[in-house]
Amino acid sequence: FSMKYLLKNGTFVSGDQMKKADVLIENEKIAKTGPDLNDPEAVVIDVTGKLLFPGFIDAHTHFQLEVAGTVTADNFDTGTRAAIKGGTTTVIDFATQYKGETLEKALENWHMRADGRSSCDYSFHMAISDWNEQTAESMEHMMEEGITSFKLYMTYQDMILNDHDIFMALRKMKEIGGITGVHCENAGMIDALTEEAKKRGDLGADAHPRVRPDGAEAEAVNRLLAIAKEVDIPVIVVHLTCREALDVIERARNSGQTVFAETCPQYLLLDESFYERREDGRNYVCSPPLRKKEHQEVLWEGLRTGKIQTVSTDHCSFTVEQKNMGKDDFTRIPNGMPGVETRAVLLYTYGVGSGRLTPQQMCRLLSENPAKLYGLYPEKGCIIEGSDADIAVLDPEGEDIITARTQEQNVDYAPFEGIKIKGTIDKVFLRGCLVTDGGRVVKEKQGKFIKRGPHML
Ligand code: DUC
Ligand code: ZN
Ligand code: ZN
Ligand code: ZN
Repeated sequence: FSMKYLLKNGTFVSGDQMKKADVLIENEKIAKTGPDLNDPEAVVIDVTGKLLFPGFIDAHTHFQLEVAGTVTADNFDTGTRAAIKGGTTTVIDFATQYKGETLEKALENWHMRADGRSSCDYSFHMAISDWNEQTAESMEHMMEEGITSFKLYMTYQDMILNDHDIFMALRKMKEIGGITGVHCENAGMIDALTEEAKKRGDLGADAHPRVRPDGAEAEAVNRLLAIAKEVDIPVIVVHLTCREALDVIERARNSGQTVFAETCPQYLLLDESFYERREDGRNYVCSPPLRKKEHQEVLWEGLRTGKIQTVSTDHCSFTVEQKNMGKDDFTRIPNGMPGVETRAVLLYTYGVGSGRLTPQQMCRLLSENPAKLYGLYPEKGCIIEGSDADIAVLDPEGEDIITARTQEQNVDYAPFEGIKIKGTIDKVFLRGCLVTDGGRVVKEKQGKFIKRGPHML
């Protein structure tokens, strides 16, 4: 049982248009859209002046992940409450295979973390950190379980795959029809630069970007694309941060390769001077690191021109206390930042509000493209008859100031603290259920696991 709602006089946003229309929601689905709808049984909600986006999809979160001898501050309970508050109705989290474990075990672990606790719909990518025959076999099983995307890391001791393993994993991927997202950074360069920094006693957070330069990212992207070309398979470069890496992707595309790219709000809006300037620079340590300011416009331009297809968050949150583990040694700072709560309002304020993006482009970046890329479309990613009634109602006139004091994220700082927002998330429907109202979570733990199909972008 779910309530019947009639949303009157809103403006729908899709990937290619904006249209004034009413929408009738029934049995978790969009029942009808069009002008002047009426239904005596429906609860009528006036959304005049509001933009209705298909519920946003965050295809890059790390909830309850063990890293660097600690565990992320947000689990599925807190992380997905933050998600819906920010208009995100589906997250795809990284189920992670720990070394020695099967993919089945990893999937079971992630279901235990998420099932019954999630306030938005959810799925998992499977992060492969232990390549062997059993892993190859298990990948087929993952596809049957609706886990149709995988993640590979080219760095991080606990998760790194070498070129041999990446090549073999992509070959298997081609056979089973999965899609692969890859964390691209050259581990050897990072290790060497880190050793040097340590020898010099260069241990502050400001050393972090110096040991993970743009070139380490661009090299890894280049190597990945060379391997993918040999295998003849599309790949996704996740959390792209810089011009050099985007140039490598463009070159590959010009030679006929299919490559997708994702970036994140922190790379569009923050820069590496934070590590130097701020006493709490460690709170901004993530990998790849924040870059020089000049890369920001390159990334915005990439979004505008369609060279970058999605904006996800890489939400990987730690408390100030956890970040303080690396106070005297940047190599001990757990990497990652919170962000699942603020992605849409930031993209609206700094993208649409500042004229860099149209609402339609924002819809593509946050809803339609991730839905297609990860096999959720047209159940998710659009507001059409028959699709899931996942709707983010955005008030373009709404104003707010981001602060840790009011956030749902289970963290005691906010990377965007004090930032003014114009364009707030007023209401959110998750499969026809009103889950946030007036910017507050009013119904939690309504999320369900979504089995995904093959990618189709
Ligand atoms: N980078 C981060 O900053 N955190 C989680 C994983 C990653 O790749
Ligand atoms: Zn099976
Ligand atoms: Zn990563
Ligand atoms: Zn990540």
